[in-house]
Amino acid sequence: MRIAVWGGGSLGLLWTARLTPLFPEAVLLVRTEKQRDWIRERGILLTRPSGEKERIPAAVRWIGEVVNESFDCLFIMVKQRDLREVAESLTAFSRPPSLVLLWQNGLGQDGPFGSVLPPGVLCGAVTTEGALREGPGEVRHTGEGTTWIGPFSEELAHPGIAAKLMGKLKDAGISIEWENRIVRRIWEKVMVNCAINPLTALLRIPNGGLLHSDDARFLMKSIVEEAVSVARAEGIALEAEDMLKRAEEVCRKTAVNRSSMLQDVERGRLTEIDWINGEVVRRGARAGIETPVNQTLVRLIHLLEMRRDPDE
Ligand code: KPL
Repeated sequence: MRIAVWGGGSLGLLWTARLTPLFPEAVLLVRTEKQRDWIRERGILLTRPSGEKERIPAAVRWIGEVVNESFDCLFIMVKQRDLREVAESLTAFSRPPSLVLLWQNGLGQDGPFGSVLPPGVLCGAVTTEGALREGPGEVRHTGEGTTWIGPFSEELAHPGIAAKLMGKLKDAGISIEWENRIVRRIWEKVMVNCAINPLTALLRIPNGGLLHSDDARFLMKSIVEEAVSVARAEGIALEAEDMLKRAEEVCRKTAVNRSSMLQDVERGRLTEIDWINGEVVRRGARAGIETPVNQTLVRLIHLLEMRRDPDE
């Protein structure tokens, strides 16, 4: 089975390191020739949660040289802002992949692919695994977790490909589950990200820091209540109390971690706010639901983004 991982960020490197021993034809697609050359020369250096290091030789290509290709399965592991470009590039493949997995945080990741892929190909992936990119080909697996994969549409066009992928990953001991209600899982993760990411980025504190302040906890509750109302309007029946508990549990379990949004702000990068709280605000407006707390957070993060160094 020909698998490609699109994106050389933390999760892209981690999953390439995992897939390569299982699928000898697996290939990583990266954005720059520099990263391609680095990985070609040295492979991927994976640091396991135990601290053990392993160098895994990996096939790697630069996106610019991928034309007339065909893959059975494509892991798309770039940020949401890059998805439109990825969707357009898929037209350069000789045939569409049979299975496409979208790994992005936030909501709306399937939008750009509606017109470029046949029905029954697109799946979402939600993961609680932690990974940190430490160099062009270096990744630290910071925390074990579970991954759920499931279709955005009712029926898969190529169920055999999905079954083969799941079977191999499970046999290799990777914690992965098939999830027919993937949109619900995506919303559940969005709740956690809405509650944790902007507050940690604004306050510049690790996730656990939110639990030490009544004000932060009050804001987390308000954020989640608004987002749950929007989810319910879309037919996803979540409970605000459960979602708040879940977000607080993540704060406890990842107390020393810096959220991805805080890391983006610290590195002067644009954040994913528009696809997390921003998407809640947009969908709320569409459904006639007010989301003032989420809206304020979106504006504050936009202001932080304006202060970043444009050359970074
Ligand atoms: O997914 C995360 C992120 O940082 O984006 C959380 C769950 C908040 C963990 O840090």
